[in-house]
Amino acid sequence: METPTYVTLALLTLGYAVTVVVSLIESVPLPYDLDSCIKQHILHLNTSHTPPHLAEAFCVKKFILLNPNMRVKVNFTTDETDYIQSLFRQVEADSGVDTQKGRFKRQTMGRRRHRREMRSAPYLQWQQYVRAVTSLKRTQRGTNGRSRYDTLAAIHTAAVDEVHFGPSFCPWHRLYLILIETALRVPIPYWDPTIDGEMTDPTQSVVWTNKYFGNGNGLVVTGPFRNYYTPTGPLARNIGSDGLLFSKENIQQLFRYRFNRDIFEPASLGGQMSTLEGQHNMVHFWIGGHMNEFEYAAYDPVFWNYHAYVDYVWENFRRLQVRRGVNPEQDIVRSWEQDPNSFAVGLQGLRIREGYSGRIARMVTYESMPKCPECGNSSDMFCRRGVCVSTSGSYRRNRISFPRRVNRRSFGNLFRRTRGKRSVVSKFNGAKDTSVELIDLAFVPVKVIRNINQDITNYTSVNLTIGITRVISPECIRHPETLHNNVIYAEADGLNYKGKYKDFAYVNNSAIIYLGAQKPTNDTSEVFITAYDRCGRTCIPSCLVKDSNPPIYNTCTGAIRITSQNPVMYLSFPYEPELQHQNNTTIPPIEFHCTF
Ligand SMILES: [Cu+2]
Repeated sequence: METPTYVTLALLTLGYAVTVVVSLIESVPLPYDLDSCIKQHILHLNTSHTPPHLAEAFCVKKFILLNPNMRVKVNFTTDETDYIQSLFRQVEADSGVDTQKGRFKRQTMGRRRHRREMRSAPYLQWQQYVRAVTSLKRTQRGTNGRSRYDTLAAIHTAAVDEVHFGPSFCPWHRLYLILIETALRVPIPYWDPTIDGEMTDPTQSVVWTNKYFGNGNGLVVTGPFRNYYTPTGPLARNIGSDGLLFSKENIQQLFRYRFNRDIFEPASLGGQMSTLEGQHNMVHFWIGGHMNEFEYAAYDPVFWNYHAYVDYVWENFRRLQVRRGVNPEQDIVRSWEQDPNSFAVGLQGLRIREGYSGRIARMVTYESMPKCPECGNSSDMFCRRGVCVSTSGSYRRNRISFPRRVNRRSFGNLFRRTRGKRSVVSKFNGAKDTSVELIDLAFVPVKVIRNINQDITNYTSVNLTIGITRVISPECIRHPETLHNNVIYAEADGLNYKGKYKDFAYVNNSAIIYLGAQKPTNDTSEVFITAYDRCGRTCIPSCLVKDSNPPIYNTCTGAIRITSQNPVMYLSFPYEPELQHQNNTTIPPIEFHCTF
């Protein structure tokens, strides 16, 4: 464990009390949709095993993704549209509906879409997949800079706000995978994250090595997908910094339900952890980097392997439905926003309801999840107490160095070294999808105060809007030592701009964490700040009372507005904002009390 250097910094903050404050960062109410989402989900926490932080993260994601002002526009060239159409003609031929378009039959995959766990021996399927992805990525980049791979990934960008957080999620992604597989001409091996979840530390899994996905932390510089470009800078990941992996218990929980409406968003009674989509989100959060920006998630090839798994889980659910006398083809769900009869965005004339059809389902077969004792005869999995566990790949892991200073021009994902020498969690994604210069970030000092609860068995977490909850992350139930970890995360999510910045500190008593937000220029920036620990227990925010001297803090939601009036209450970009601290008289506009 690191020595907490924040103690000294905390002492320096005592000097603040004498400074006169003019408030240019002020507390604002949470947007209605976000607020009600959080309230609704936290009310259901007791049955959902979702710790309060993940409920908040889910709602923030939903709010941002569905915010029309933050939509990413994608225009396809006619060449791209023709390409996608030609793939769909092959899909039609493959699905056995045919056809005067029979001439495509020769080049198609037929029914050879047999998806296996990526680590299963022999490793041929994985190698074929890598070769196929690589060659699509290497195709010539069109006028808009997109290779064939990028065109396919951009379909997800275009569809993102219409096919998430609702019943279109499973059927749309199923159709999308079929399309991708048609382009690849090889089956997509699935990645079963529960096998990693059985490890003590899943970030050490062999999948995050050269042999498979390449490194999981920072810019992807090893493995077959190294140095991939994306619309927001080089491909990046940040495994294990947030979220959760699927667990076998989560899946059993899903299989207790009978109808799609029980396991599809919008969450029914159990909260989002009871829906397939909600659980799926947690893995996106867990991988981090581009996978955590749904607009750009498909630029990481992990996306296909992971989604093949999600589709497999859904297929298993459909099989169970058949046994329970439900016809999965007819168990079609609609919501206010998502209509099964609408066209599947980006998928050239197919309707969402096709995604439920037997015709599409029959195109794919799944080899069952690796089971003991063979565990796919793989050297990358072993059997322990009746379950397959992923091997750790550390012996093959390349050492990765993080850039101390990030190239100012490549701003898709900024990974900043944090205090200490281990993982890197900060990132900021371009505001309104344009490149953001570091210089445009306002670093808001956030004070975190920890009142250590000596009672080890007390899991209590308090959420301001709702009150006390006793839910912690399932990982912490399995590894209770995590409850004593003194790491506190703080995160700033843009409410009127697209951007997220996260950092952490080892907090014994108190610490200041600097969070990057979009610097207010003509506009004001609104940002939702949260703080929490590894178990997902949230800290209570309080905001500086305007013009109070000495400073007084009142409870608030964590949403603040940053204005450009003087004097500034944030720091501007030096490479390491902490270094400026000594001369800094900025009073933190927000404080968090962590009582657990
Ligand atoms: Cu998606």
